[in-house]
Amino acid sequence: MTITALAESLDRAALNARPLPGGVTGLEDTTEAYAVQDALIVRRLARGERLTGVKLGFTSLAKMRQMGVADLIHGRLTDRMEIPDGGQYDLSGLIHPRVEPEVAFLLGDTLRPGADPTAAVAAVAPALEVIDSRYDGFRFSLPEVIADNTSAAAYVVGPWSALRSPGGPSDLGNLGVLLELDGRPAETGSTAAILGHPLRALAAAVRLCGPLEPGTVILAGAATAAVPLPPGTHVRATVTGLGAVQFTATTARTATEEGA
Ligand code: OOG
Ligand code: MG
Repeated sequence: MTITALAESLDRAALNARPLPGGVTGLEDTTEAYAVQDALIVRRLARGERLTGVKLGFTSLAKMRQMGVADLIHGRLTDRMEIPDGGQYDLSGLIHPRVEPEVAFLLGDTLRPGADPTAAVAAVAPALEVIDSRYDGFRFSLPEVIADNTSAAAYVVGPWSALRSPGGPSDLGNLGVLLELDGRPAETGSTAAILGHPLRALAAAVRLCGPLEPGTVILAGAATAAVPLPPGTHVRATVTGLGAVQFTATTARTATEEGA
């Protein structure tokens, strides 16, 4: 498949909530895979979406093991993917959603390659990411998941804290991470799982993406494996010292019933 054709197929798979037919893309090269991702994002922007940030993938061993890949990847976030903290999110447009706990950074200044990344960061927050591979059974090669915008579907950012706020953690390097579904622990981990320290995700992001503008949100990558997300679930992630972030997964039907 050509780059344009593959971008169109992946985009259509996401829009129709149906996995890519055939399953085989022939993609082997990561440079080509990022070109497909670019073309996919161009299509989203043409529909009126706005870029809000970048996400890193496979920054933890837990994620690499779960998905059978072993390299850092990056994808793009748009305003269509934002879920308000505490809000509802309709899963009916997704194929087989999973959810994972994340740490988010907000840039206050331009982040440039080689510069001290913390100088550009305005704030940090607990976050959740909903992923939804456009490949059948979440089975993909590294180039394939890159082309698919790294399975990005939606994200929620919790309360922002200044990087070194009074009462906040003095170091982000080993904070407890808890993912709960309906009040029951589903995954636990530590921010140390993210490249040894989540601040390293910033250096990785700028190395992979080039300079990043003020206002950009950066998802550092999940500290734990992702878990399946059934409709009707209340999801909460807590990062010690940073607080909690949450949303409720609905289907259009349950949302209407609840709203009625
Ligand atoms: C790819 C997305 C990886 C992370 O945080 O590691 C990712 C996938 O698991 O399908 O978002
Ligand atoms: Mg993620």
